[in-house]
Amino acid sequence: MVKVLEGRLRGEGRRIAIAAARWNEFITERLLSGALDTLRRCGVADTDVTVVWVPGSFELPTACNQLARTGRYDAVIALGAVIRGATSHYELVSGHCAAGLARIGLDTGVPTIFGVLTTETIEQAIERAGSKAGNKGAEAAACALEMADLRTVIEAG
Ligand code: INI
Repeated sequence: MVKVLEGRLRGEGRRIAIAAARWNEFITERLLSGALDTLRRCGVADTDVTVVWVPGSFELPTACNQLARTGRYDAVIALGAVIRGATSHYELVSGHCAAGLARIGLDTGVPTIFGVLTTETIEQAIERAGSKAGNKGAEAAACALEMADLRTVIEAG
């Protein structure tokens, strides 16, 4: 018999930290509201959610690293919006952010979720922040709960 382990979207009792970037705040505040809405719908209590604001997406790994290492959270969610524009800054910021967040998850074991939009245009970012292409913040929140639950399920064997 094959044993299949899967995480469920169970939010009761889960403690979640969210780091959000202020850069492109008109987008990231929508990601945050999508994330909070999903957490509430899944049963996470408002008092179990901590939101931290950082200047830009480049700073997300620093804050998430600190949050993950407190041991107080079942998952950490990073929310940001990196929009290409005309410079190579895009590659540097998005690359550092993605690699940094991945490393935190691997090094600490705390699910660290990449809720960062990386788009060519502002229009694409708006589409993914609660209009026609969904809300990446809401997806990140669901992902955080699934991975937190999966961690518990794997540990229980
Ligand atoms: N930060 C973002 O979150 N999104 C961007 O699109 C962006 N651009 O385009 O530059 C951005 N830059 C700021 C960066 O994240 C840092 O805050 C800054 O470089 C200071 O370290």
